[in-house]
Amino acid sequence: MHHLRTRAVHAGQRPDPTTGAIATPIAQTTAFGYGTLERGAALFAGELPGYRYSRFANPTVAALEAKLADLEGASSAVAFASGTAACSALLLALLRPGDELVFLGPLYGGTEGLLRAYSERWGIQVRDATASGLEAALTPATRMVWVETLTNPTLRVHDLAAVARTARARGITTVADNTFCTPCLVRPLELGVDLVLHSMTKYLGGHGDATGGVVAGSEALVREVRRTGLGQVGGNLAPQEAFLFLRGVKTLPLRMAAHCVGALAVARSLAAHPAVRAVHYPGLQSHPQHALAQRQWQGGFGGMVTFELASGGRSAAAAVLDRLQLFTQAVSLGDVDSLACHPASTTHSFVSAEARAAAGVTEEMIRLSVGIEHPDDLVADLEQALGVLG
Ligand code: 7XF
Repeated sequence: MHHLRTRAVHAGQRPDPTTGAIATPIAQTTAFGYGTLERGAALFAGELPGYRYSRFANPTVAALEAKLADLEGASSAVAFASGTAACSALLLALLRPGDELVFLGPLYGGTEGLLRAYSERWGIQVRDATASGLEAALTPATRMVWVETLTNPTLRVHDLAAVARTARARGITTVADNTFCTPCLVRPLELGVDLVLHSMTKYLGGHGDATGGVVAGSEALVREVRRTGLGQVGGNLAPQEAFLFLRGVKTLPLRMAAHCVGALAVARSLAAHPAVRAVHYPGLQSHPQHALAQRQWQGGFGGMVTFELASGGRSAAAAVLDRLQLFTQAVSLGDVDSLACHPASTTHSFVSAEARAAAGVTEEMIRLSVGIEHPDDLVADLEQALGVLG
């Protein structure tokens, strides 16, 4: 098999058979003519392969799905209009009333909010196993275990192989949201996880110009998620967006390498700053799961750095954030541009103050998405902004 860098360029794509176009054409069409009634009937009965309607499948989107399945080591993948649409499709497709879902947190606030909303409306028990440990939270009704490979925003690392082993022994499906790591750093399916999910909006796109999501895994599970998420919910990715993701993913390994170098430089400089109480970055020796990340990941420790100011609460965080010049204050992450946000008031405003406190999301916390600018410039920007604290 070729290296990931080669597959990021070639997988799922080949010159267009009719024109030789190297960039996958945008199949900007709603429906596909099927010629005869009988051929249409066979397509709709699933007896004939082929395209019929872009909500079900589209050639540009299919090329992207094939590329991402390849990079994650999956047999199949299905793309959605957002990471959140991918989460919803997965939950609606695989859970029934009375089932239980256990998660190891913290999770992106929107995902946790979604899980809690589903639990109330659809009679699905949702349990946070972060404090108790996974084993203690599982019951005979548990159908799904949900983790983020690197948690948003606290950057905690889970032992994916152990989580998958524990769940699989009980016939429970494990889902890993790999948005923060990407397949460049960790491939959950190789560690025994059943389904991988991404908000492609982030590193996979990489340029902050498209919203999308994807679920990858076995043929059987992905077929279920596709049937519900596209056929019934209609959360399909648009072909124009698929084109942007196809282009973005080609440079993912190169970008990720630059993000990792920049983030390590930023994390080290913050760790030495007197105004900073804690730096959460899995590449630092001080990170509680540094050894685990070294063991289960490859190629670096990611582009996200979260830190906490020594004191001053939200106003201190505001003072620092408001002075940054190269880092743009915004949510989202994984762009070539550096971004900074205050999780408590933005990405994690969807969960209760108690849940934030339990997850360690403090008012002094700042989350950085380190872009691909020169690390020296980013370090200097942070130093001048922290200077405001005197
Ligand atoms: O629906 P989206 O494409 O925005 O993806 C949702 C999502 C799913 N998983 C993870 C780990 C995520 O971080 C996200 C979105 N996170 C953004 C952020 O944390 O900045 C959302 C901004 S409100």
